[in-house]
Amino acid sequence: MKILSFPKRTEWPYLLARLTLDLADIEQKVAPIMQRVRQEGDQALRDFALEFDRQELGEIAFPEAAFDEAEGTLDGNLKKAIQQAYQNIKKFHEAQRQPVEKIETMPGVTCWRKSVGIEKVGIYIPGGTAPLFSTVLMLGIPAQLAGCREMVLCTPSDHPAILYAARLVGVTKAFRVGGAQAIAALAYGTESIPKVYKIFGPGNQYVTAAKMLASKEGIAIDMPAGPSEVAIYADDTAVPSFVAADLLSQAEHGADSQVLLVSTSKKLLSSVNITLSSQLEALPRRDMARKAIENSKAILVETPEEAIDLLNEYAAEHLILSVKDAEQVSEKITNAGSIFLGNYTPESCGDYASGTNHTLPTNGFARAYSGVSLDSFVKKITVQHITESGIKNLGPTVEAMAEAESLQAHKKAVSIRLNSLISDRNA
Ligand code: HSO
Ligand code: ZN
Repeated sequence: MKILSFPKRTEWPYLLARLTLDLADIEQKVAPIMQRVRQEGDQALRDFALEFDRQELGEIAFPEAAFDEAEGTLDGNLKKAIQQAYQNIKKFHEAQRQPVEKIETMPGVTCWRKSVGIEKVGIYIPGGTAPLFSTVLMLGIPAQLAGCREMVLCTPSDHPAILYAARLVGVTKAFRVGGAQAIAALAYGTESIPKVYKIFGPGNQYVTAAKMLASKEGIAIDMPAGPSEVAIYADDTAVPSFVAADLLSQAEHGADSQVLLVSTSKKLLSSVNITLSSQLEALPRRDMARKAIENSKAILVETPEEAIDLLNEYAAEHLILSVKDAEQVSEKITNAGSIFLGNYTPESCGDYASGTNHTLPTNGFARAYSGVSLDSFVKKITVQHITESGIKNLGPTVEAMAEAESLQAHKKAVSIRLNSLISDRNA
């Protein structure tokens, strides 16, 4: 990794900038694909499978038998691991449920908020070199807890762990479709695939562009996705080989992964670099990881305060604090998707099984967005009830405000009731 020593604050924006992706170009390619799925439904899916993947699609839905077979073939140890992850993720997300609290804002005026699961949600799991069945858990478990009535999975992969996890989280229908056309199918519906109200899940640039286009048409999406990131803040209490392993765990996601190491210790940065090279060479995905590492930076800063400022400016998807008093340091972090404390909390644990969600804001979105949670799968509906004495208490306030906004009909909706109460009393 390139070590940059004591860059000036004015240089930070340039140093921390992510590679910008011009989605406009890709959107232009994706728009006609979506249009065809919208018009021709399943037939378009079949044509695209032939054209892009040289594959006869056959039965679009995964049959029940495919799930049974997945359960039968999956290694027992892996099944146990998935079940453990399921339990932990469920426990953490279950605790995010908030009880309905009725608030009397003034006498006779009661307001509350109820959560209702989004009725139909879509989960996209990409194919490719890593079968992301962990993402089925991360999206399916909160959907299950939220009580989403329909949970539709699209994936071009037929990895048994994906189907096993899908059954565990209660996916209602699963389809062997991938790419932008799968997003289009979820957005518009086809003869086989039901239309959903919100689409979740990672994917390549085409998938991301399709999600952005769908969102312009009013279909909700989880968040704008970008390449995976980890930032590590380490001091002399960190273990260099652990730090290197964590950097590589994120780098192996793809050549475009972003990793950043920050320290006040030159010694630490040099030791990480040495062990990083040897660990890298031993990885099956070293080519991808190497490219990501080549584009990454290790930054030597003067003081811990500077490190914190820099990390807050970067707003990493994952932030590992391998420093003394890590929890105290974490209090000063204002921008990050998910924080990992100390020497024994690798990001991998959050990626798979500790309980937190791994669908997190990348690309600096952590400045304003949160990761996926139970909230991502519900709508909050507010409810209010005003009694006769309540309208007497609140009415004059609303009348005065409506009058001042020149909205007489608004005022009248209150006055008519207040007057009726006066005439009731006079009657
Ligand atoms: N680190 C990824 C999630 C993941 N890792 C899935 C392994 N499997 C999110 O940035
Ligand atoms: Zn990961």
